[in-house]
Amino acid sequence: MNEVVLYDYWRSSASYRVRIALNMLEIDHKTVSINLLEGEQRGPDYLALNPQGLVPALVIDGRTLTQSLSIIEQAYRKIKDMKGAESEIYHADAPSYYLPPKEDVYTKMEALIWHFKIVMGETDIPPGEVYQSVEGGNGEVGYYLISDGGRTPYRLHFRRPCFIYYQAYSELTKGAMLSDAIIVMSSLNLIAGEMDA
Ligand SMILES: N[C@@H](CCC(=O)N[C@@H](CS)C(=O)NCC(=O)O)C(=O)O
Repeated sequence: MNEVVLYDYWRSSASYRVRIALNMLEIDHKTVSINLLEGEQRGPDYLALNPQGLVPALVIDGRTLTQSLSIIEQAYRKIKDMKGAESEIYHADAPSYYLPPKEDVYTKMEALIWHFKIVMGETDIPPGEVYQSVEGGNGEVGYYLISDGGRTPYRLHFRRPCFIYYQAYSELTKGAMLSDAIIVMSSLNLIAGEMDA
């Protein structure tokens, strides 16, 4: 690649995104500032380079590219051709927007939470009231929610089977030995998270 020159201005948001992309793609370049406040973008020299009279413009291999998104896309494709699959590693470090790799979803709690938040967490729910349950391994698991619209419930309550059948624990262990209390507790298969009512 010959010398790459970016015509930009520090206050230009379109130039800003191109600068970020060039740096991320590790494309060496020099910059020439076109002072928009002084109207340099409308000067004859710059108009000869970019008749649109806008920044950014990128001169690469003797060609002038304009339009920031197009510049980024072309730069990305060129680097991809040069670097192959390695260039695929770039993505925004924004876990609330960028889906985690599937393998992490299966093995890391943090990734699982982000996956659910991104995939399930952006649904607008109509106003109303609902109770839905399933027969789980420990008994009926139920979800009761009231929605006033929007993304989060106005009221949410779980029917947690462990919390309910744990009430029988004192009856089950009455008069038993302390060691039995431990065995009985284990056999109940209590899910601790369900006990926090
Ligand atoms: N769609 C173009 C927009 C470029 C653009 O509007 N650039 C502004 C600066 S962010 C500009 O050069 N303005 C100068 C002018 O309007 O005279 C791109 O993404 O590159």
